[in-house]
Amino acid sequence: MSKRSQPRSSEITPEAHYSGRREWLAKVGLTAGAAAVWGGAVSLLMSRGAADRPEVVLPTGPGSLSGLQRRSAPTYTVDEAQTPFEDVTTYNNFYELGTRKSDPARRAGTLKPRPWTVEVGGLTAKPRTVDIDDLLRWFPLEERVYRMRCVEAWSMVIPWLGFPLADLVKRLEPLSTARYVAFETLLDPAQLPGQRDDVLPWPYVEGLRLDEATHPLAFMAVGLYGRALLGQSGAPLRLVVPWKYGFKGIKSIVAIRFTETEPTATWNAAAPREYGFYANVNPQVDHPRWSQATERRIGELGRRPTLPFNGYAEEVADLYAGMDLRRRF
Ligand SMILES: Nc1nc2c(c(=O)[nH]1)N[C@H]1C(S)=C(S)[C@@H](COP(=O)(O)O)O[C@H]1N2
Ligand SMILES: [Mo]
Repeated sequence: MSKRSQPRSSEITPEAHYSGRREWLAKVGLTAGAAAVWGGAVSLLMSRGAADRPEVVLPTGPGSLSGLQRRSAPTYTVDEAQTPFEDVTTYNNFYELGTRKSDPARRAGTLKPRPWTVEVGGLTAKPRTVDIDDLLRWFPLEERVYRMRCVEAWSMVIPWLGFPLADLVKRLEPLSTARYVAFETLLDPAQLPGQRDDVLPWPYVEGLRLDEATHPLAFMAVGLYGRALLGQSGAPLRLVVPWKYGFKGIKSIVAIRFTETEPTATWNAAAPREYGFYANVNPQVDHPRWSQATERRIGELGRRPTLPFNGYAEEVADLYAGMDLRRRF
């Protein structure tokens, strides 16, 4: 167990030392072969305390989901109070919009969710660029109420709107040689001004094993609480993998690529001792600087126990049969 149960803001060091932009871009090129060794010690930022709540002006305009087909029968939900919309949209991690929890909501106005395209590439029968409004018509939208557990040991319950990642993967026709799927966030400092700071290497990238990506719980969110995602939540398209730590849920996705080898994942590459590629929620494997045994549910007093796979063990544990989850955290 670590000495204290909660990360402190004093642990935040705004200087991630990394091996340089060129090398990073080469790494996220998702080519075959092992990624270059990450040079230098990295001090991490992923540990902000509670933040002040700003007055939020909810943006309107592009990105409406009205007129799209919706599936009514809910497939997955949890019997726990949903975190209020206000909290879900004002207490965020989106370092491209600032590192304080309140920053993304205040600064999201620069992020324009239209026009927006998603580049599909790598090991697919059909590399292409898909317009977000076309993609939105491919699948009926459905609601999924999921727990969300950040690696910083806070959690929420969020009613997402979107479609199963499995459906998208199928539609994108990965080749039989594909074993992973990689995701990339928009790289544009004009829209995501936090990318002018070297707190992390940009663009933010993430990935899943293909069997994880095609698990029925893996989800692509385009909305929450029945309306289109706001910028701070990762508009217009973000990943939600409820049995993993929140940092796997990459926001504002512009590229999806199929690969044969494990793709680079931002936090894992930045600090592999602290953040694994798998990042399955595991109360028995502490973060080196804090315990993962309990969590603070936003809006509640006190702490709750953290559940293996964030309470989704029954559904997903089989994916990891035979794997040493202490070593591959
Ligand atoms: N592009 C990008 N995606 C990201 C992040 C980020 O900084 N940049 N933060 C991650 C982390 S640490 C968490 S906990 C979740 C937070 O999602 P939320 O703000 O919608 O709750 O987004 C994840 N996706
Ligand atoms: Mo997180």
